[in-house]
Amino acid sequence: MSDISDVRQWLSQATNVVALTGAGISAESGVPTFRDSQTGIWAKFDPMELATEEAFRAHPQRVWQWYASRRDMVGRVEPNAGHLALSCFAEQNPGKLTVVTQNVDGLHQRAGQKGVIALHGSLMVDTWLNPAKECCNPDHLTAEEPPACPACGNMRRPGVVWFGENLPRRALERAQQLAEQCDLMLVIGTSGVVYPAAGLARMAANAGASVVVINPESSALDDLAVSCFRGASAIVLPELLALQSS
Ligand code: BJW
Repeated sequence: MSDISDVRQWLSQATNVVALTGAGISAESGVPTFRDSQTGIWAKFDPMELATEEAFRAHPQRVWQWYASRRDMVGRVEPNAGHLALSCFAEQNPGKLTVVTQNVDGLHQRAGQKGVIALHGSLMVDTWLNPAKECCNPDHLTAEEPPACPACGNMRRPGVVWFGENLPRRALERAQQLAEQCDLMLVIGTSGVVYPAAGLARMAANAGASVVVINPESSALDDLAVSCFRGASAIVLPELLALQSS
């Protein structure tokens, strides 16, 4: 296993670095992860009853309100030292680092990170449930929850990627391209069980990149890692990325 000075050296020598992030990077901001057995979102709620299109069609109001409450919560928290360390590194090393995130909370973007690839969409935007018709205008909606087109009843839905749905095609293609080309991938705060996002780390390792995992617990991607840092990303990232410049 390599240590912090090795990783710092790879960071300074690398041309292309990808940070693949998951819910754990937002833990210190106060956003719950999904799979923590005590505090995780899926410890209290069944994903199949909330995070699928079928669930939304069956219980649109329940699912809408659940996402509205999460949107409220995320609006009240701030990016933490982990998000800021990444954006600061990117600013100091132009063109070197791309963040590919599974998170829908927008905290990387709010930390000033440019060009974030958001694989699972965004909690902060809505889309149409069914393909929009001519009558569907987001400025003219019913006052219900979820709001709908008054003419055809097409509902608004959270702009996130639910289980069984395809990821945004261009985002996934770009992320796959970056995974294949990078020299170094930092896998931060993800359990690594959700595909195709987790497959990006496998792709990077197979293409010869060094994979470094940052996670206080073990993850499904540890077997790929040349180094695992067992700590909170808000502590480890500032240490790892400090004083890096091209
Ligand atoms: C810290 C920390 C700290 C704590 N610091 N770290 C291949 C094999 C098997 C299944 C599939 C497959 N390909 C596709 C599938 C099906 C499915 C899937 O992967 N299922 C598996 C779960 C079994 N994938 C899909 O359905 C995807 N679509 C797709 O593949 O379409 C094509 C297709 C269609 C139909 C059939 C087959 C293929 C879509 C996936 C969408 C995921 N959506 C969610 C919800 C988003 C909306 C919402 O927010 O409600 O995305 S699920 C949830 O999981 C969310 C996350 O982005 C995602 C990943 O979770 P993440 O980020 O890893 O969080 P946790 O909680 O799991 O882990 C947190 C980690 O942080 C832990 O490790 C902690 O230790 C750590 N941590 N504190 C650093 N302070």
